[in-house]
Amino acid sequence: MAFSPRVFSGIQPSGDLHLGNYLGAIRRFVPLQDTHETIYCVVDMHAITVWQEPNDLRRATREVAAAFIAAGVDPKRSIVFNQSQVMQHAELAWVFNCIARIGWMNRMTQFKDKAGKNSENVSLGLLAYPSLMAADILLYKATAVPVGDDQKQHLELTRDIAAKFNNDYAASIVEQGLDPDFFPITEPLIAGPATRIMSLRDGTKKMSKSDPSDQSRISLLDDADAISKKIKKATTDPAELPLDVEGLKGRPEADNLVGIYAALSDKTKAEVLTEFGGQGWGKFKPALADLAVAQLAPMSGEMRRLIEDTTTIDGILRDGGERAAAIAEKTMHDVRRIVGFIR
Ligand code: AQP
Repeated sequence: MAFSPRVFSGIQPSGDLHLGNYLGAIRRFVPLQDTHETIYCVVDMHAITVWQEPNDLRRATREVAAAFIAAGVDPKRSIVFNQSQVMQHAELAWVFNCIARIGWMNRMTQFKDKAGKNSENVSLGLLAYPSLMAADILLYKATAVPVGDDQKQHLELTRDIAAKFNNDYAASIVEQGLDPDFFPITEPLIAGPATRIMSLRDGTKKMSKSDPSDQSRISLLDDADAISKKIKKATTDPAELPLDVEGLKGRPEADNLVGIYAALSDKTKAEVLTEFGGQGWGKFKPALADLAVAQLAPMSGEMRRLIEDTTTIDGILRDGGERAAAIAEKTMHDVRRIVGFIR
């Protein structure tokens, strides 16, 4: 069976949204509305895999929804909702916990990074995170998922879970009169110069909400002054910009800033270096700061306005939740029959 083109993607309300979240994911949500049915989720159940203060979680949930809309997601064309409203996410995740193997989870680099040396003491939810992510995607039988490069391994695991479910329950799927390819093998959409934006303090570390240093990231709610200051203070090596992309090898900070400029101006890194190669940081950083402010300021303004308007945001999330639940229940109804649950 051909699955109709449907996109699902989620963002955790686990802190201040940053330029990496925007360029790696949110910005790419908008054009997909022209070619796919689109479902964008604030994954609050994922967020609590590490401790979240309840009031911070509420605020951040509205902030992520506001960022979607301010970036250009239309809540009438797309479904925008928060994960915890649709209980089928938890229900399917449990079935997938029983499909996925512990060894698969233990291999996930994000788990290893986040657990660090403390892996006996982190939540069980953090280990099972990719199983819930597979449920998010497959509940809607999404065919494609726009994400940053850091999520590639989780997407591969989603494909493995879909294939194992289709295989383990092959006989039951047919017995229930359903398509043998019950779950699709979802494609990751990871492309362009901004699939992995790095920290402004250390070019070998991903820009992240959970980095304790606010100077490491450009937050989507930073004002023009903060954006300029952070870019001007960003760590760099002393050499001038190289003349070609080859010259960025072994220079992670330079590579990162050129990549950010390329993504914000819709150019390639080579084109950026044609313009700035041979120049020093004193020329490049102010140009990057001006570009970042011009691109981000209108969105931050709109985000701030929407965050204050909790009635509108909550209404959008409620409406999206109802539309999402209608699709999710259809899948879950079939999954219960396939697995052998009586209701
Ligand atoms: N640095 C990044 N560059 C490009 N894309 C990125 N994404 C995250 N960081 C970068 C993409 O943003 C989406 C949302 O990510 P998430 O909120 O689900 O969790 P994450 O990937 O773990 O993001 P953070 O910001 O690092 O959050 P914390 O610190 O809470 O873990 C995903 O599509 C991701 O690829």
